[in-house]
Amino acid sequence: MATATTTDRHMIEGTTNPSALAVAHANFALIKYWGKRDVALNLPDVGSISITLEALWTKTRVTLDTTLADDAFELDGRSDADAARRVSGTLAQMRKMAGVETRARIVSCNNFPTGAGLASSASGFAALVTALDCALSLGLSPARLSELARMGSGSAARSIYGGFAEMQRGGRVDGSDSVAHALHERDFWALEVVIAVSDRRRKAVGSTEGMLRTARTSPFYSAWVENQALDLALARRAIAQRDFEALADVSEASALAMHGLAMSARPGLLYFNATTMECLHRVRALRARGIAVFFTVDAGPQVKAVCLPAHADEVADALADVAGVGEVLRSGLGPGAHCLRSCPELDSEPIA
Ligand code: 2P0
Repeated sequence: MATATTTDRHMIEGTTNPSALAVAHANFALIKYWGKRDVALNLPDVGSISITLEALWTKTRVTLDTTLADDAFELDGRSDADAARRVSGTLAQMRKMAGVETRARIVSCNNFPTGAGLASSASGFAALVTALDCALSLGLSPARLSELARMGSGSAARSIYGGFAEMQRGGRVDGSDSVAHALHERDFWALEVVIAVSDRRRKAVGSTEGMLRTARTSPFYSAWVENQALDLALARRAIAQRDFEALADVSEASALAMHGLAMSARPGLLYFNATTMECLHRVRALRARGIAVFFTVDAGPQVKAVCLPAHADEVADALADVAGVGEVLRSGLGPGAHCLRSCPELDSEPIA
């Protein structure tokens, strides 16, 4: 994983305002993460397997500034107190690792809607820890960055890697083995993703709250956890063999099981809207006609259709045609999080 080079580090040593700009790409799970074994450390109760997307990204610039009395956080051009609270733990921890107390100015932007089931917290925390690693000259390993990203948001652990990534449940109480690792680089299998966006608003019930409610109240939660090892093994094998049909079957099963589980919480969680359901039927109808496509849905109404590149135009046209779909995004598989630049002049430059 690219972090600051030695030259970059020399450039920032001795400057009063070390600054670094990092990019991380959103990912979404084919085998879903839903449930926590430890809330304080944010440890997942199940492993997960994801793909990282080229077209959806967060860029984050961190500037250490000795004149600041407190950390400042700006997201998409606005000061964001909620987001600032969410990132404060990550900042404190990484500052401690570097042995510095200097406050940071963080400017972040997403090129896609925030908090709408498009994995903005995944790319957000992965970009943050990567930028902090560069700005603080920590030189951490991808596994360590994955662990730090996970503490901010479980899915962020996977966005450290490009292509196909697997998040391990882990078993240690300190969470040091609850990290993601790379399964395959993005060029291993050129999948494409078509995303049907039907609602850009923030979801009513966030993932963390939804997971906790599900674990507390669903009568089916233990069955979900027990079944996960099988789905992970099936997906690992399907990806390794580039077996599209097998990956389609297990991915759709995992997405539907996650939503069925969430619906079985009390009160039940409904992330689908009517357009979501129509898109799922449309994808199934395409597959019945021999088009290599399958769906997945996260904690929001957007439908992600994964397909072979030869079929992407047809899939995009079919989903754009569904009533209620306002926008169709397309993406290939993307790279892991990396530092773009690391120098003091960045502080005054626009980041997007
Ligand atoms: C996933 N999701 O595997 C699952 C499927 C949404 C549905 O991980 O509480 O923002 O911060 O660890 O990572 C979204 O939840 O949750 C998520 P936290 P996160 O992608």
